Amino acid sequence: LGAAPESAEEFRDAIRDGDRRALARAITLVESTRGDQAALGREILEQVVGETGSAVRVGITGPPGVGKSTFIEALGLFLLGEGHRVAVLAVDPSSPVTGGSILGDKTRMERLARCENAFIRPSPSGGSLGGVAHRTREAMMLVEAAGFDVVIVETVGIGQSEVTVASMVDFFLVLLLPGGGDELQGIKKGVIELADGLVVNKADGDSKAAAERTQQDYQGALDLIRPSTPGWTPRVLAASALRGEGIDGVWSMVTEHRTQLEASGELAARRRDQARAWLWSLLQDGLQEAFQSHPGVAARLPDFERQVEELQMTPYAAAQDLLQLFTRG
Ligand SMILES: Nc1nc2c(ncn2[C@@H]2O[C@H](COP(=O)(O)OP(=O)(O)O)[C@@H](O)[C@H]2O)c(=O)[nH]1
Ligand SMILES: [Mg+2]
Repeated sequence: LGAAPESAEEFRDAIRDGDRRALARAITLVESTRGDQAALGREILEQVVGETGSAVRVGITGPPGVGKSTFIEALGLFLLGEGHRVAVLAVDPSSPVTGGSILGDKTRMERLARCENAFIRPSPSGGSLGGVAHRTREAMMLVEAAGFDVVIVETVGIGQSEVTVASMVDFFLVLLLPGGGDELQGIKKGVIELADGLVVNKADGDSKAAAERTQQDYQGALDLIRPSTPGWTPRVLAASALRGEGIDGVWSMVTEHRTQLEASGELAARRRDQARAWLWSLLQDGLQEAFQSHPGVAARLPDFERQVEELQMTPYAAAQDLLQLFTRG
């Protein structure tokens, strides 16, 4: 073992060589709120950016208890058996400082975590959903540079986290419970429309028949929705994560989706759209921060807000005046 990397170039080489500690440390750096550490983290990202983008990115969501962790472990172990290297990341804006609550729950993916070719990383802690999402995207770049060729991003349905995860993956999978519609299952409106595939989990034992009915109900409902991706009709499958049944079928669906979208150019288009949206999201964050910390704006903002509240001024006019203060320098 060589010395621990210090410069961005050393980190890049170590990550490329499969040094897991260097990878974990680099993710910690990009997540850091300390300026010097975050700066080194960003330098590392610049070093590796050319080596990112080659993984299959799968997002997974579903109500608490549906079996996301169990499913991801089963899928991860299946993929390792197929010769893949699998990274699991999480987006959980509720996660406490002590670590992600998603990956820290009672199903810790212990078997997967022990495997050499798997890498599991809990959600970055604290901050807004936007901030957590940026950190997860950066962690995705780093694990891709480290040669993980499948990245699974898990989310718990809090705030807009499903939408956020859907915006960073190639295939968005929604797990369902046997029996009951969206509302009974605690699935938010609009999430089904984002799905590239649905899986009714727990299709085993006494629940098998109910799972198959739910599968048919959802397929019927989906057939009425216009597909969000040209050239792909979302499918509904059934599986038992606990027994490892139907996992191979889910992966076949993902690879079929990929083959079709690669052939049509849709996959490249989706990746380009996502990269541009990420840029704009960072620009919006940066502009808002610059705006609010601008001395001229900061001095006048409370007064403008009050005038708008008291209907002495339209929000439009207030915005115009404030923007003028800002752009004057
Ligand atoms: N019968 C059955 N139970 C399952 C299955 N998948 C998960 N479970 C159980 O459901 C509970 C919640 O699973 P977990 O993976 O923690 O769900 P999560 O909250 O969505 O991550 C656990 O007790 C699992 O053992 C399955 O396919 N069949
Ligand atoms: Mg879980």
